[in-house]
Amino acid sequence: MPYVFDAYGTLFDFNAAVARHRAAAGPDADRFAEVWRIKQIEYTWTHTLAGRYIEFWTLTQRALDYCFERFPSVDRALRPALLDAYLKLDAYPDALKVLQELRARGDATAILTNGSPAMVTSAVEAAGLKGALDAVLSVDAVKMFKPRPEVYALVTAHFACKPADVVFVSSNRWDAMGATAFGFRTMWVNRAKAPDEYPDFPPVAVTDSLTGILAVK
Ligand code: LAC
Repeated sequence: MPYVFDAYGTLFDFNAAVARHRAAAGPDADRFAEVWRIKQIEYTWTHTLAGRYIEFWTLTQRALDYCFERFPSVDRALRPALLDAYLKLDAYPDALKVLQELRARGDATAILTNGSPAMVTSAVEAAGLKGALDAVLSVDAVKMFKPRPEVYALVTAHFACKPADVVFVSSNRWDAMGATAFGFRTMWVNRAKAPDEYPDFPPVAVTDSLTGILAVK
């Protein structure tokens, strides 16, 4: 059975980019990181709703530039370092082990991400996950972002399977909603213990780590 993972926030810790430069970023570092992510994802939704596509790497840079305007205390000289860090994000400590364990028990593993191909390839290689993944699928193939069903259909097309045959793992509740709506068996990794949302589209399981998904039947 294919296990398909969201990338940013699920396998990769997007807060790691600002965290690596926390001292230089100053007292607004946490809020800066949070708004960077919120704007990055907002831009994917607005463009997709408008029927337009601009790749995720460009939207990531535009969201970062918005944050430099909004938080003038953060030094703009950090821009290249933050973007470079985003291309080499840390994977969560259990990511590699979980992918390897799934494959050892005979399950296929893949990423389905908003990330543009070059961006996600860089992150996968930098985090040492390449050898533990059967496929890396990017929304770039359909030029629209999650949670459009056309995006999740990349998985069923790749594995020539039905939605119900796929386990989809995301730490983003809105992505888990889209995956559930598509018909995947969805597991929500709720590390932050966030309140639940989208009661009409419940995941089959909620875990507090990637490791937790291994125990779900
Ligand atoms: C991704 C974003 C949603 O990797 O985190 O698709």
